[in-house]
Amino acid sequence: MRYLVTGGCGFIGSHLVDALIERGDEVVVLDDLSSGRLQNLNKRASLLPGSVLDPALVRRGVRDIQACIHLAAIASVTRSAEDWVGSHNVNQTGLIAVLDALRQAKLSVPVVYASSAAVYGDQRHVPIAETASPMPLSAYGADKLCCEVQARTAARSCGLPSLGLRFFNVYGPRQDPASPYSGVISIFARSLLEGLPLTIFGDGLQTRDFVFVGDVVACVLAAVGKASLKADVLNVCTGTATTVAQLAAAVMSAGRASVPVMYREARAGDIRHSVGSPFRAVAELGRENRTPLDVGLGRTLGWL
Ligand code: UD2
Repeated sequence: MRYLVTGGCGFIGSHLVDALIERGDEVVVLDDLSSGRLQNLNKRASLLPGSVLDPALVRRGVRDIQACIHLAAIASVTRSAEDWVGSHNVNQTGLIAVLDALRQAKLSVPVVYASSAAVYGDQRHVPIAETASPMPLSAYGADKLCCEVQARTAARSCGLPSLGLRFFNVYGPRQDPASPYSGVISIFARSLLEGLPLTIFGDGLQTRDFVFVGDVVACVLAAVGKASLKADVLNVCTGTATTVAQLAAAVMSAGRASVPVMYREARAGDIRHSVGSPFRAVAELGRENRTPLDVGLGRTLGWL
């Protein structure tokens, strides 16, 4: 099959492209290399360098494809606060541009796109099921929620089948530890390898649902066959809560090293508990996200 993967040079996208090529699919990647890296890109993929906001480029990207996986985004809550409009353009208009190019090409191929746990905001009850009322606390979460609305509208108005995946805290090799917007695992892993202290924001008892990138890729692949005119959404999570303090200990244990842990003031707007219910996704996609945290941490540290 021929796939378009937007954001295919990024952290999750590049692993996905490797998996598609490994199983014999043909892959066109559209990426502006703003956060993605050319060195991450599989040599057998073809690259269309540029933005999802360039309609002519997206039209070229969708040519003759059988499925589209849209991951291109400015995947940062902090960035969405600093640059609301710029972030919105990429994160919401980017999906619309892809849907519009498919509509114009009269291609009703499955579209799998990245949504986020950010759509939930701070929920009272965890684990959070897909039926929870979304209450985003950030512009990033609001854009991802609007993407879900746009995808549902495109299903009804243009017959475009889709499935949105609400990613929880994804981690693994190729997550850039140098970026100020990076995830806590890559930041802790790099600090440990450099012998620097780990900084915990707040009391360390906030919880997250850490899901390994290999599992996320398997979910995306399974999701392609499940895209439909229901334009549904599924959590991509493990259902396991890990506190940030437990994570610090787990990173040190995986790296067989010890560094001091420092506590700083909590980040403004930090969500207290973000843990997803995996049940609907397990039933729909027929697979579980099984990589244990210590195994995933070992692979992440091994890559750095
Ligand atoms: C994640 C996603 C974000 C969005 C959001 C939705 C990542 C990188 N970010 O944000 O895109 O989907 O979920 O809710 O996956 N922390 C420390 N020390 C550090 C860095 C972080 O204590 O050096 C804490 C931080 O305050 C937070 C937790 O670790 O409580 C996780 O932080 P994060 O930046 O990895 O991800 P999160 O959940 O804020």
